[in-house]
Amino acid sequence: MSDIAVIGLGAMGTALAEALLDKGHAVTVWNRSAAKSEVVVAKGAIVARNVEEAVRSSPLVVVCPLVYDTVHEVLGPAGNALSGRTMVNLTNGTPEQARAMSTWAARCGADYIDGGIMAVPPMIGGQHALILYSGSRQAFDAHAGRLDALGTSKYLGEDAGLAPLYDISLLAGMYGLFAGVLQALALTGKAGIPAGEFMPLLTSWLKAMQGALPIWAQQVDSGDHTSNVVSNLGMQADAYVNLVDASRAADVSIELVLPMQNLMRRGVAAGMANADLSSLVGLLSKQDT
Ligand code: FVH
Repeated sequence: MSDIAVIGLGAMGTALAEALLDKGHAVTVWNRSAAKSEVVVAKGAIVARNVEEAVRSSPLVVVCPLVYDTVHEVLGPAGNALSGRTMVNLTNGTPEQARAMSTWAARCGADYIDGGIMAVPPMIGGQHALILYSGSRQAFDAHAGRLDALGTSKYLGEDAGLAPLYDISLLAGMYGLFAGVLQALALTGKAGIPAGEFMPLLTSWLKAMQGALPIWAQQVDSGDHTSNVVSNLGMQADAYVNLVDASRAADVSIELVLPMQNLMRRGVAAGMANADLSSLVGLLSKQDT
């Protein structure tokens, strides 16, 4: 018997298996392309002959292929073998997919934990690799020692959909940031300014602007977006036009920045000109555009 089975040895699955082996756990692995197991076999992993053998090898079964459909495809035929075990699914997906997977696992007689990995493979095993978990509390508590080998674990609640909800919401913040950085680099690049020269200014500006976020959290939670307003929506909507116009004038695409202008204008039209930008969360909360 092994301590943990790891199914799916892409970049992430390999990093997970390596971290577990590094911390002294006995690991059995399976991957569609057998050659990818060589790295972890060199570190002591056992290779299962098929998925069912991998599942039966351990009380804790960690799966991390590319998408949820793959989890169904790979684990579906081995569903009976999951009975009495804990399945931890670290594949990126939606809350709905996680809840459906939880229901399927329960039908197989397994405890289910969904996970969201907020890290890239080289970070796995270190304290900066945040891994979000939700689903069976009892199963999480029983296996927390092993899961902690992967990074810093954060348990969010019994609803299996919570981990992917937090995961995609954190990614939304990240991609919003990346979108702004891409626009900034396209604009400055068109003017011949080297990215390396501009980047220190951009990073320190973004750090300074993060100071507003705790205030936004208070405003969103209280529903009061008009107290402590430093830069109101009306002013920002007018200034934002310059960002769009300057992009057009420089022949830089406006595909990333136009949606924000449309939302700001909608906020002003809804009478929120004197409120903080945080008030736009209310407009996003209804899918009416
Ligand atoms: N890598 C990252 O930076 C991110 C960090 C945050 C979390 N993600 C999520 O982790 C999941 C796995 O991602 P990955 O980086 O390991 O992905 P790949 O290296 O492309 O490996 C994909 C594995 O999936 C297997 N696979 C794909 N399709 C099938 C299939 N039809 N049947 C069986 N296995 C399949 C693939 O097998 P193979 O091609 O080697 O045979 C790999 O094991 C993912 O949800 C990220 O969003 C990673």
